[in-house]
Amino acid sequence: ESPEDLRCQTFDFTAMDEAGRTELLKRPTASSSDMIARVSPILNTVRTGRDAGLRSLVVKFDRCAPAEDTSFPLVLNAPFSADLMKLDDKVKAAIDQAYLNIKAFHQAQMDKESGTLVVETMPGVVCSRFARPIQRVGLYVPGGTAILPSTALMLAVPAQVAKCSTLTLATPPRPDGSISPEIVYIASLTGVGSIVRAGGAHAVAAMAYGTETVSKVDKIFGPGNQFVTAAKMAVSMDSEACCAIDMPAGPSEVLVIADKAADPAFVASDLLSQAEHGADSQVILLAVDIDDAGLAAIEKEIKAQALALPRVDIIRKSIAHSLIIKCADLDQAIEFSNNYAPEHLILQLENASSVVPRVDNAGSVFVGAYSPESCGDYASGTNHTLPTAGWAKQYSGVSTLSFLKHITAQELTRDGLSVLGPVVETLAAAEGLDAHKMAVTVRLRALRAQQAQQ
Ligand code: HSO
Ligand code: ZN
Repeated sequence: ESPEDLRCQTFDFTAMDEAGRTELLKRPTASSSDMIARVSPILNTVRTGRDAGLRSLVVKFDRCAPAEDTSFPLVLNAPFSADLMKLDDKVKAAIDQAYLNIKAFHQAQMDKESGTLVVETMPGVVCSRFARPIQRVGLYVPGGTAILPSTALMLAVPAQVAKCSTLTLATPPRPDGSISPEIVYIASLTGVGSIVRAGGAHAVAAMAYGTETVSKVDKIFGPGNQFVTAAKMAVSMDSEACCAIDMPAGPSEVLVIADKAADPAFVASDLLSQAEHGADSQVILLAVDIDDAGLAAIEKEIKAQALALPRVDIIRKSIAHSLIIKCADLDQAIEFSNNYAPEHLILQLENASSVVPRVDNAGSVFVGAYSPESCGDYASGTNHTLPTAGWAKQYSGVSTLSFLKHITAQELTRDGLSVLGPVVETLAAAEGLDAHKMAVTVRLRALRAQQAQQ
């Protein structure tokens, strides 16, 4: 153990020049074109080899030996047997509560935001917009260093609420080929039709292109490692796949803004809960007018809590590139946070709720000392699939709307066309598109003939 062990890098924002400040905003991400080149052979193996290609990659990358046998089904179809979802009563009750909360919040989004919009823009010109579910959705639930049944809830609940017709969930199998019972239970609660026993880029390819046993989907959702992200980007650009994705993704992040009033133990616990996700997790503390003794108390807590955690080795790596930035005042901190656009923003401030209106860019905000990110990660009701790497500047997190698309419509009456028609004729003529003009002219002519007869 070195003296630097479990210590964040510390900066004094006020003392830094512009270049140094900009440097702090950067995320260490691999180039997406390099990653796409690396996954492209994997995608091709599944696109051309279909089930046989997928099977070989499940054996190779998911290290699932039973998949070598062609009688091992790569896909489990609903209804799922009760044997596959045997759970501890306490865990089951916790999943049930989380399910209810997530469903309540996402159903309210459906009720509020999916309604039909009707606007009469001119007399007799009625424009409308209505929502329809995306029919076939693919939900990617990562495995890796931790199984994440909570991600199954975050993706499948809005899909269920939006009434998508086919929910396909893909997740890496365990070495014996099984899927964790929590995930199977959530799949059965939410109406998932099939579980693809595959992880990584090959699972994404199977859902995007379809195989003999995996049915093709229209949009793929969910977080994943660099390979999964690159695969999602690649299939979303391939016209053959005709498959959308939720958003680009990168390693998980938290930015905590804390002031003197914040409890050092609370602050440290929030930083560590993000740091334990992976060695590449991004963890930042903006310390607003906290003196050296206050900072030392937080650092001491980080170390003490971390050493007692089972994932301390992962935390060591992520803490080594984590930042503590001393800010002179709240204005400085808010400005930095808005420029950084964190996936998660935690406000451990005296008047935290009064600061929310000043947040311009963030995936999700945790307001006040008693709102740890963990609640949003699992069970309060908000979605934990959120934009990372600064994408919170332009993307929203996954919501019920992510599972819908909108269709517009218009209906013009005869009077409506009489008024709008000449405008369209003029614009079509200005573009030199005479067939467009003609589609109006023939109708106006017919209307005049009808009027003459009356
Ligand atoms: N913080 C993660 C989500 C998660 N945490 C799942 C625990 N399980 C990314 O938002
Ligand atoms: Zn988390």
